[in-house]
Amino acid sequence: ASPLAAQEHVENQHADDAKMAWWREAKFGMFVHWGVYSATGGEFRGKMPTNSAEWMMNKAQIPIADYKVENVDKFNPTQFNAKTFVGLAKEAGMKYLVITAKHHDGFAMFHSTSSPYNVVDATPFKRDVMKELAEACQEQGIRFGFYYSQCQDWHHPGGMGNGWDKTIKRVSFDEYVQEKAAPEIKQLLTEYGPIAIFWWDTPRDMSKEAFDSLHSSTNLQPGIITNDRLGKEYRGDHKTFERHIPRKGPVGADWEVCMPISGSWGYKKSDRDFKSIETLIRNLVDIASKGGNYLLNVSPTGEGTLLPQATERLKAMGQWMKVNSESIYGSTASPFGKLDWGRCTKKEFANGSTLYLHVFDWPKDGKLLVPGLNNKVEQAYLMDGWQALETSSADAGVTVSLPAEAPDKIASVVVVKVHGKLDISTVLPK
Ligand code: H79
Repeated sequence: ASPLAAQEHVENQHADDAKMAWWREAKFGMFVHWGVYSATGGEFRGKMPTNSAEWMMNKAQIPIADYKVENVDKFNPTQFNAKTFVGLAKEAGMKYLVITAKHHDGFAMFHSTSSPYNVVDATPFKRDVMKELAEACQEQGIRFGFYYSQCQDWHHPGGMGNGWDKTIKRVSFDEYVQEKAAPEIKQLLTEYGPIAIFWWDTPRDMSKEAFDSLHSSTNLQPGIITNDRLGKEYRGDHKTFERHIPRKGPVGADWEVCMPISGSWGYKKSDRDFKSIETLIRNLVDIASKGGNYLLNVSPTGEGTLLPQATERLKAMGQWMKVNSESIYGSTASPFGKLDWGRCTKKEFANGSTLYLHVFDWPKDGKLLVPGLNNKVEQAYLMDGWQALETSSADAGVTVSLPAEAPDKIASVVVVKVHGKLDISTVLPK
């Protein structure tokens, strides 16, 4: 490459760094799956056709006309309050919120000017809940983003995925894009204030024209961050992992794990699979220790509120974050391999580094070994209460002396500040 091209590359890299800065700092966001499927809690005529409620139309092969009667006509979440909702995300320590503006069922949760199949024109509720949330996020300092299913649309005759409704007179995918998807995306990116994230889902092959008209709207919001799910070859700004945490974080890439707090993305009446508070907090720590973000999904009901199981868990995460969030926000991946007792995150500065040791299994002998750490320790203390801790250095690494009791049964944070550039031996003496 010519020197000029190399220069250009560096500048692009810097532009990306500037754009990604808030997202990398944030670490923790709220994902929200809310749609007309929430009205019945994923139930269709007394049956539960799927383990993820937003898929009910597909799994029960519900014709468009019946879906309207059973779900659209029943969607009336009168208890919904955007301020309270966003307040809860904030209380949990989440820094951004991404919500389903349109899922695969094709129903727009905003006042679409391209299709009457939307929350204002087609439900008894008649409120543009996306606008309400956008405003509440703006007021409360939470970055706001849209999820939009750009390929699957089980309502539009050109959308992908609906092979069961035989009344559909099919048109091409490109027609669907021109008539519905592209204009809706454009509307979402012009009429809802600053949009921080655009979250595509289920990429499929499509024409270059279709791709371009879907993609071009994202230029309407400078600095918008997109995931890697627009098209088959598209990389976007970050990778996505769905429902699982990778064993190792991808190197040199931004990435995010999205995961429902329970079993289903959309509200499902019979959902018993709420993850424990311990699992949720440790997931957040685990992901941060690998350098990723956690996008934790909640599922508003047909009333527009969250189940107590969800609020309880978010509040508990917030309690933990109130004490420990310094170890999460703005942290980078652990410099260690596997640690027997838990996870580590770090922050690097000009003269030294801070290691945040997240202890899951509190050592019975009160000795916490930081394996292979060769740096001089400047300071060590418990995050909760700033109690100073003694350390000693040896060939095997640094040993921190801990009090008998763990301050937090789920994850206690031990802060270790070291001098100089991190120096860690990966091969340890026996
Ligand atoms: O929006 C959420 C999912 O609905 C969506 N992506 C996340 C963020 C998604 N679309 N497709 N897939 C995920 C992958 C396919 C999952 C399926 Fe199933 C397995 C479809 C049918 C079997 C999960 C289980 C959904 C229904 C049953």
